[in-house]
Amino acid sequence: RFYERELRAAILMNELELAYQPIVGTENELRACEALLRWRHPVRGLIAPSEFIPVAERSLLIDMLGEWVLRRACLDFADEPQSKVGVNFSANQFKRDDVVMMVERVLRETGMPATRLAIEITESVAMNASKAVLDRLHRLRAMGIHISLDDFGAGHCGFSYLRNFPVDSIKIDRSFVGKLEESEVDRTILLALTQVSRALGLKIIAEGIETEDQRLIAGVAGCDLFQGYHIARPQPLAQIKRDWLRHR
Ligand code: G
Ligand code: G
Ligand code: MN
Ligand code: NA
Repeated sequence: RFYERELRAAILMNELELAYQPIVGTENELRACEALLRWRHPVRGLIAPSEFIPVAERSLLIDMLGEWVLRRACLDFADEPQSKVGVNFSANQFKRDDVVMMVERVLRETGMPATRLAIEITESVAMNASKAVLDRLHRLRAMGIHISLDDFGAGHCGFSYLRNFPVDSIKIDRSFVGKLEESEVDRTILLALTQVSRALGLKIIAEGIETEDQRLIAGVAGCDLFQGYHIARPQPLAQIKRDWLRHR
């Protein structure tokens, strides 16, 4: 399978890069940056992760890729105490028993404090988590790593499993955030969700914020953190350093 071989080569040939998207608090202060993977293909140009992550997930490549992303992100933020760094993990990465050891090793090798790493997992991982997967999440969390539930509200969500799930924050899916201006029902659901979350000690991140009104509505509903094109686009590390880290 040529595509898979190409992707394997891309890791070795330094064709992968990370863009970072800021996540801010209520005063627009930087709190974290989410790492988003890009493949700068010499012929095909920039390829989005939705095109090649599924290829990697069908093979063992996802482990190599996942470790590469984590190491790059930790190297980039080890010396930036003002910001956490968020890294997306695939469901398949948690199927390996050695995922916890891999994360421990990368943190040690890069000098990144566990408390400044956030691991993002999708709601569907959470819903389908086996006992072994839950145990791995508990161990990562016990190390001080922040666990964030991504794409919340995209489909499968229920409040009740949040109670027992090892998680520190939930990210409200952008499809939901995009409806806030028009839909009073969705505003009411968001208000209920932030109240439940607060009672459980969870932080709420509104993602996909594209207008100032969406930011205001999400803020009034009780969201703690904000991410989206209206706040900042995913951008190269150099730009993050210049615009978000140095002069604030
Ligand atoms: O940046 P973009 O909108 O193309 O991202 C599309 C999807 O790819 C998002 O769901 C995002 O979570 C996922 N993604 C981006 N980077 C990574 C990564 O490093 N690892 C994994 N597993 N998913 C990623
Ligand atoms: O599933 P996940 O939340 O990891 O997806 C992140 C993806 O969402 C990234 O590819 C990023 O480019 C994209 N994204 C970030 N902010 C916005 C936004 O405000 N609007 C839209 N449409 N996409 C966004
Ligand atoms: Mn994410
Ligand atoms: Na998301």
